[in-house]
Amino acid sequence: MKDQINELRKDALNSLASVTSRLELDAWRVRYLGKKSCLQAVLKGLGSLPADERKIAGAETNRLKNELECLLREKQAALEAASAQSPGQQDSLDITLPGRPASLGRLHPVTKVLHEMGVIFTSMGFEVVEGPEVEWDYYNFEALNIPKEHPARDSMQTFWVDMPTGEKGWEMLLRTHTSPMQIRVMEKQTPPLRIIVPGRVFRYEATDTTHIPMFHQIEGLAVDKGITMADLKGTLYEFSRRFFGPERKVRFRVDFFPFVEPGVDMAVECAVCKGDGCRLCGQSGWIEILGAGMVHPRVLEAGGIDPEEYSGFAFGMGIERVPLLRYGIDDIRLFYSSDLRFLRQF
Ligand code: FA5
Repeated sequence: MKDQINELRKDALNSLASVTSRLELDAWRVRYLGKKSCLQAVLKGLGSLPADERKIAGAETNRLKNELECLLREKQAALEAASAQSPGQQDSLDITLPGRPASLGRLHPVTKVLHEMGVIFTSMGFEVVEGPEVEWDYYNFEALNIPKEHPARDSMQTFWVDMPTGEKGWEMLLRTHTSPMQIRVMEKQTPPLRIIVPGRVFRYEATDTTHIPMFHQIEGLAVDKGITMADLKGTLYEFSRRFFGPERKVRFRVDFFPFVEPGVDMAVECAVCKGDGCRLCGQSGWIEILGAGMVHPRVLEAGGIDPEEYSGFAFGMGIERVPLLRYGIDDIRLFYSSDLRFLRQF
C-alpha cells in the first residue's frame, strides 16, 4: 500500500509540474482529488487491510491528500498571479478567436428617401434649410393667409403646446406642415431664393394606410422675378422623372391652399395596382404626394417681399408616401412599427 501511495504522489507531482493553465489545473484536481480519483480508490481499498496496516496506510493517504490540496492552492495562486501580470495570456480569453461581428445599423428608408430628394433638388439649385418643429401659430397659419377663424385650420388637426402665449400673443404648436419656413426664410433672405425644407410635422389624426400623426414633409420655395406656373410644373415633373422613373404617370389637379393662388395637388400613379385601383390608393389608381401652387401675394408680403416685383412657387411633399409608391408598400404604418424584418429590406 505504501508503494502505491508513493507511486501516486510521484505521478501527481510530475503531472502538476506540466500544468500551465486553470483548465489544466482543474483537470488535475479531478484526476487526483476528485470523487473518482486514484486517491479515493486507495481510500476505498483501506477497508480490506488488516487493522494495524489500515491505520498506517490511512494516515499516509490523508497526509498525501493534504499535501496535494496544498499544492493545488499554491498552483492556483501562481497561475492567477501570472495572468494578472499579462492579461492577454489569460486562458479564459483566447485572443486567437475571431471577434464577434458588430451588428451594423442602417438608415431608415424615410431618411434615405429624404437624402435622395435632397440630392435631386440641390442639383436643381435649391438650398437645404431646416426649421423648428415647435412653432408659433403665426408662422404655421396666420402669415400663411390662414387667420384664426379660417376653416382651413380644421384640415390640419393641430397639437397645441400648453404654454403661455408669447409677448405678441402668439400660441405655440407642433408644426402641422413645413410651410412656416417659407415665411421665416423670406423674412431673412432677399430674392432670388430657392430652398427646400425637409423635416417632421405633426397632425392630430387617425391613422390608416396612408395617414399617420407624425410624418415628414419636404417644402420647396422659389421666389424671383418672372417665376410662373410652368417653372413649378417643370421642377416637379423633373423631380418625378428622376425619382420614380420616366414611365411613371403624374397628375396635377386644381386644389385649394390659402397660401397659394392658384393651387394644385400632384398625384403619382399607384405602384401597387399600376392605376387599376387597390386598397392603398383607395381604388383611385393615384396617390397624392404633394400640394403646390404660386405663392399668394399676401404670403410674399408677410415675408417682406413685394408681390408686384416678385413671384414664386411653393410645394409641400409628404415623404412617407413616396417610398410607398416607389417600392409598392401597401401600408404607411409599417415605417414606424419598428419591425426589423420590414426595415432590413431597404
Ligand atoms: C400641406 O401640408 C401644404 N403645406 C402643402 C403645400 C405647400 C401646398 C406649399 C402648397 C404650397 P397637405 O395637408 O395636403 O398640404 O399635405 C401635403 C402632403 O403631406 C400630402 O400630399 C401627403 O403626401 C402628406 N400628408 C398629409 N397628411 C399626411 C398624413 N397624415 N400622413 C402621411 N402623409 C400625409
